[in-house]
Amino acid sequence: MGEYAPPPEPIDASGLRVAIVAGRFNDHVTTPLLDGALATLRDHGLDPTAVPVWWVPGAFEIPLLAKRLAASGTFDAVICLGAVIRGDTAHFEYVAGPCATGIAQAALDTGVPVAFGVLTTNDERQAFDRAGGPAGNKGAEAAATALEMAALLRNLPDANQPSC
Ligand code: INI
Repeated sequence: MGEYAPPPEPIDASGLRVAIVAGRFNDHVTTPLLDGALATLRDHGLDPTAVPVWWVPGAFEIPLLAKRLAASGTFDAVICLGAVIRGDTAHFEYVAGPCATGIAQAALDTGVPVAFGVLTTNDERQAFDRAGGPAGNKGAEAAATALEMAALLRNLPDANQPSC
């Protein structure tokens, strides 16, 4: 199993503005992902009660909202949380694939980090294991990733400025 590796230096998250988008589908999994994300933001000095959380019906809807928030100019990073659990049909592929692609596209189109805290698992056990169980909390990891990327990007030259 792959393992999240925190950055060697502490993340300077001071002043960062973060938003969260969470899928209601499988909310018995996405709620603990959200708890993990908010705890990580708090650990980095953010006030979790001041972090806006937008709930959407399911993972398929996450990219649209994530892109809207990322493009708003209001946030330095967006954290996406969802749980796509494989069933008996091909539906899983049609939800998980566009969700992942759309989240990546939202980041590339806007230049704002959009973290992928969406579980794509074969069964519910695997999902629970990754939502605060023995395999950690992928919501917490997505939050740390969002902060790391936002802190990294604010120290880089602006994309619209010539580099010299
Ligand atoms: N949405 C999820 O977030 N997880 C799932 O496991 C899932 N499955 O398996 O169907 C799911 N489907 C709903 C989908 O995200 C959309 O809300 C729906 O298709 C309407 O657009």
